[in-house]
Amino acid sequence: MDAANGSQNSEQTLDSEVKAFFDSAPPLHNSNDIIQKLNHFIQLNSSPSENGVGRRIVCVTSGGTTAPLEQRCVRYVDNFSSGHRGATSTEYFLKAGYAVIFLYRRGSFQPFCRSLPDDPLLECFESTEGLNIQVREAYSKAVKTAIVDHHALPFSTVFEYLQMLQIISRPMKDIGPRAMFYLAAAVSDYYVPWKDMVEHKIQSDGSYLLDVKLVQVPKMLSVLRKDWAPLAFCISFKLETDTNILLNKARGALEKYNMHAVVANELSTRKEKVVVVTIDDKITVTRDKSKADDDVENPLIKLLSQRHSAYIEDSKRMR
Ligand code: PAZ
Repeated sequence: MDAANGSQNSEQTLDSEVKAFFDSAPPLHNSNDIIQKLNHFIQLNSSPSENGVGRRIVCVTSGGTTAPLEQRCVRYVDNFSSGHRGATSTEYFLKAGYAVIFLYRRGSFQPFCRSLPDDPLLECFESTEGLNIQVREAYSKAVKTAIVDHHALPFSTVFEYLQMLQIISRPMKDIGPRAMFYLAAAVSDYYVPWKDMVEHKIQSDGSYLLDVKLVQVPKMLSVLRKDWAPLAFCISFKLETDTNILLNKARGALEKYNMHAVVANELSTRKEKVVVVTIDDKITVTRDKSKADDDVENPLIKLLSQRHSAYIEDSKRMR
């Protein structure tokens, strides 16, 4: 088999795996509502402002996906991620002027948590005359940003996550290079296809071994780059616990999925340091330890925002 035929065959295999994944996934309950609200948010934020240029929009994914073992799910395989990276990055993207679509794991960290009180509902609002409610002055900026500039969509399973990512990519495709995907979610590598999954809770009586077959989740990053939103600026993450393999794995992902950058991080140091791997650079980004409340996401988002601006300019020149 020659190289051209080989790559054509592997593309066909990927296409059929992707189709099988979506065909068998349980449909989202409220997809029409999600699509409608999302389109409205993107339309609102991408239409040209006074300077004639539309805003940049980033889809930040955050938290880990689950792979259920039963259709009426009691047990599932989970992926580590607190959601801190995604939530904190969202705050810095908003500061940098982006509108943010925040695709997050239910129950994981949320943006603005740090600037809101423990019980936002009770403390952010005060009642005025009659049934009227108003936001307390101290929280008005955080509440406004949360309502207007960012649109949050929750997921739990890998089925929900990938269906929503596909839905988000459709209107994002229309805004071309101004769209960015910042894929910090920890996505399941393996799952049980819905049609192969038992309906009821797996019983623990009987066999000593639990025999569950997990199959590889199709590599959707390739599909996102190639088909879903080919002009969007795409950043993915690579998490490892072995620093000896981290950078090579990040480089591998960069090339395999044709990402614009891969952010490499090691589990225990992920809040202090990351390395941004691009085709011709490896840039170490660290938290400013002299400032108690600085985050590694602060310089990271500055860097990525600059790279995104350069990418938009390059795209204009190429038109
Ligand atoms: O969510 P968190 O702040 O606890 O951790 C962030 C992270 C390590 C999950 C993220 O930076 C990351 O590397 N995500 C991709 C994981 C992977 O699939 O390799």
